[in-house]
Amino acid sequence: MYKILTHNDLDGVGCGILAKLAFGKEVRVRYNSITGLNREVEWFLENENKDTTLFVTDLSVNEENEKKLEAFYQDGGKVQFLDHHKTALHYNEYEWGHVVVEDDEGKLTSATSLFYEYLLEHQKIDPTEAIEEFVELVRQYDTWEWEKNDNQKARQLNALFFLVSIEEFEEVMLERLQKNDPFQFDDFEKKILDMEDDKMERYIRRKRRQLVQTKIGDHYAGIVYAESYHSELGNELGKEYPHLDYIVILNIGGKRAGFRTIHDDVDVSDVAGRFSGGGHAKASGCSLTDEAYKLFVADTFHLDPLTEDAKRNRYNLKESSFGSMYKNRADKLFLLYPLNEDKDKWVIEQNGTKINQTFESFQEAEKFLKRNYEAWLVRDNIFVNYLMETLGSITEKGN
Ligand SMILES: [Mn+2]
Repeated sequence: MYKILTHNDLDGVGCGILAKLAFGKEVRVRYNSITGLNREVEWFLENENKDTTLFVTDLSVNEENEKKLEAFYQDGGKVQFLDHHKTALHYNEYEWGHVVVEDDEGKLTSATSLFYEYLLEHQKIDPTEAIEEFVELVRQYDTWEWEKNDNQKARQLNALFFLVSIEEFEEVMLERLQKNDPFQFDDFEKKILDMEDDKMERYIRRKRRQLVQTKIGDHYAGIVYAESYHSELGNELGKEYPHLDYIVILNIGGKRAGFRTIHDDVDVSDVAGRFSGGGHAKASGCSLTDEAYKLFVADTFHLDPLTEDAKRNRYNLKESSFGSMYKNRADKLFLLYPLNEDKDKWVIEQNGTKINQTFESFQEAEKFLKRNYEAWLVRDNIFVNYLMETLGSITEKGN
């Protein structure tokens, strides 16, 4: 017999589906949240005999269970741990641990891709085109590589996963993967996926206007409350507000915080680690401990959200040689412009007075402005009024 304990997200469920394809009725699959896993491992160790092979995929156990699993293994028990989270790399010290973040060719792995490789190596599964594509879609979604490749099919596979129950998803996928047709969505799925896309877009648009900014240690973070679409939301908000080092997504009902960054020089697994959480460099999470609650919720609840940059301007544009105009909540106006034609030196004027600092690029200057003043690009009408007033006063002086 086999038993697999795995995560309850797409990548974790991908492992469960592969296990059922490989072992059929010989395997029992349990999908877990991060906190639920330890209970399941304890139950297994207390109740199962040594004939059952245990797989743990896409999740790590606590230290106590780690020791118990090692003892179980040393005592002749069969256990295989497969994961791709950086925070689990120390499991490679065990004979039963196999943690790979990036493969030999530099490709990011996922639990599903690692488990598939394992099954192929041990000749437990027959490779088909459909299975290979399914594994690759899950991998691209989980590693966020889909975005770089604009792989909408990967994104929509995850959307479908959230639209139906895990049992239904599993059943539909098993049936599809047992046929040897290319992997695709049916017409009904396509229709509801389109509707879901529209709904998500509206949700994210609303959330863009609820983000508050705060400084935590050396980092600037954006904080938002959200129950759904965490990955997409973290990514969209990160791109909308690139001056922020990372985005904190608070799920109060779930008592959890998620961290997302779009920046290569920020590692949010470190951030989560400070609150006993974990994950990847670009996506991580932790429970809302008292400390995390105070820092992210209590200390920021009174803050006003950031204002979005004006989007439909024709005149007040970013990186313009004529200058770009920003405003903050205290009604201060800022003009950001290049000092020379090469645009390699930028300055900021605050209500007509230059700030005593130059910047090497527009982005650097804007980052400074947004981090220190929470300013936003104003609409054309404010910019045009300002130009008319300044021109007016110059003409008056000329007279
Ligand atoms: Mn994963």
